[in-house]
Amino acid sequence: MGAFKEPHGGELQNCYLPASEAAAEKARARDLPSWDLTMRQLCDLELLLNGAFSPLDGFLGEADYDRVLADMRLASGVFWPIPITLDVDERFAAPLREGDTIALRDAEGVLIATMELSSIFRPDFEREARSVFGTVDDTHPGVDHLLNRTHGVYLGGRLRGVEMPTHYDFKHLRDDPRELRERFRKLGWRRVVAFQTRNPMHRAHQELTFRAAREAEANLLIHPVVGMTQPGDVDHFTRVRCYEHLLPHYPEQTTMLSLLPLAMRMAGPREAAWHALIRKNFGCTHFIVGRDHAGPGAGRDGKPFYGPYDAQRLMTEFEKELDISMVPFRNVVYVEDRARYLPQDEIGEGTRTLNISGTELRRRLRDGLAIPEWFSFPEVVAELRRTHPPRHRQGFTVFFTGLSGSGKSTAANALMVKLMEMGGRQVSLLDGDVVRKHLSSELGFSKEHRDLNILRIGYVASEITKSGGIAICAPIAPYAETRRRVREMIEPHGGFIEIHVATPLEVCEQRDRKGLYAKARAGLIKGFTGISDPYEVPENAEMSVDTSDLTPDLVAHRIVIKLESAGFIR
Ligand code: PPS
Repeated sequence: MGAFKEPHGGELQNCYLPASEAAAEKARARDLPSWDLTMRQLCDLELLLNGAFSPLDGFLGEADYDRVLADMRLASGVFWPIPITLDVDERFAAPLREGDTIALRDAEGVLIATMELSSIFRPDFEREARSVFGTVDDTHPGVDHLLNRTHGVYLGGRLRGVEMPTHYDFKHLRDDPRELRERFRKLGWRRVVAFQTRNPMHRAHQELTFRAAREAEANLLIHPVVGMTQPGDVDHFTRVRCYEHLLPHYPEQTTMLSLLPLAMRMAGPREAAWHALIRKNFGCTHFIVGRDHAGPGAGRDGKPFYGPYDAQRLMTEFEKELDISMVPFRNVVYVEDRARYLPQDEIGEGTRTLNISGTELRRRLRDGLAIPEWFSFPEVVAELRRTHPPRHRQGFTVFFTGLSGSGKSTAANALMVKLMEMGGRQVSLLDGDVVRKHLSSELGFSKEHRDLNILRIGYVASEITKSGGIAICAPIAPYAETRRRVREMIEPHGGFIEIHVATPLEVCEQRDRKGLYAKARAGLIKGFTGISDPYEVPENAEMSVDTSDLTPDLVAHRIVIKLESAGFIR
């Protein structure tokens, strides 16, 4: 197995059963309790099964988990910084006992593995958050996942792999640790430096990886994460096409691209050490660790979660034990006078350097502005522009919210017609009443049902937005939290413009077009918004309109101007 680098813990795990046993295990699994894996669990499972997480051969039991939290070691003493756990809900866990075997299936119900339970325990999420992430601030995506989206029971045990998780995309770029080691062996690559990334790569990245490889006298492995990264990142399909465009810019035969289906936790220093030992399992000898490696930026208090060089410090501390050399990455910057990239610490003070931040790049893509060649390769920019068209070619949702009778539907209709007159995109109106007739006919007006109704509208609007259309929604949507969730569903795909139709209750009640206020006052309708059920006034709506003395034409006109100034129409 090209033994130029020992796997972590000495042996490369392979949890897959031989084909003959896999068939029998599949038959046995029909009667086993069956757990449908989340996307994150499926990512973890794949890397457990194929040895990328060696020496682990299953999800962590309590003893390993405790020690990983306390001092980044498995119970055996082997260094391991991130807990790899299988969380399930109480209902699934209730009948289970240690010694039982469960079936683990993907979202389509395909059996991936079975696991014999050696440990069933209820974790203390706050303790885990503090140990692994150093914080309980749930603006940290890893903490958010742990505190808000993780089931209450952890199951640990040894895995028996039945089938590899299926990937339909970029098959030619997916290698498990054995395959990658074999490729290195065939090519005679004995020193390999790995570059971890979750972002598109531009000239600065190309320059720094090239330099790192030269300094380490090693070949380069571009090993991007294509499992789960930070919410809001560029999707991996786009990124991988960008990386493919980048490859010809390295000297021939020096560089390889392979994809890693890892679910990142954004745990900064601990995560950096984890990334390094995973790369060691893939046969790499060196690993690039940059500034704020795997850090998610700043928290609620505006301070970054991790210091810029915390990850490098932790790596230095454990480098010997990890047995993979860190190549600390120094920022490279573009020196205009010399028309080249240089490490920041090699340029004299006062030298004019150029940079385009991630935020600035997004702005330029959004507004269709130029992106200079010194910053990125034209093929990479073209690829980004394909999936990040300027705003006037993106889809968007106009989301009206307000009391019954506030004028939402009238304004929504007027806006729809104006947008159709302009042309260019399909327009769909999801009016409150219409939705309740076609999409939510079985729902009433309890909080639970209203939320369901709004989330359905949000789902449809996000699909319309993703496809480049315009969705106009006009429900009451009385609860701020639900409106926030809808915004989160839509913003990754295009624009979200929330319009508070702030017509006062007295005016709505006076209009009482449907006679519902009178009925609500008489107690004939229970839980009526504004009368006997709350309406939470939006605090961060893009616009607020009071239709008391504005014609629908004028309201729609104001919104059109707003959309124009935001760049969605021109
Ligand atoms: S929600 O809360 O967003 O799910 O409501 P929505 O789907 O927009 O439906 C609101 C319309 O239903 C009628 N109606 C009620 N509204 C509020 N509270 C109660 N209890 C209620 N019962 C029926 C009312 O006509 C609303 O229509 P609009 O167009 O807003 O006047």
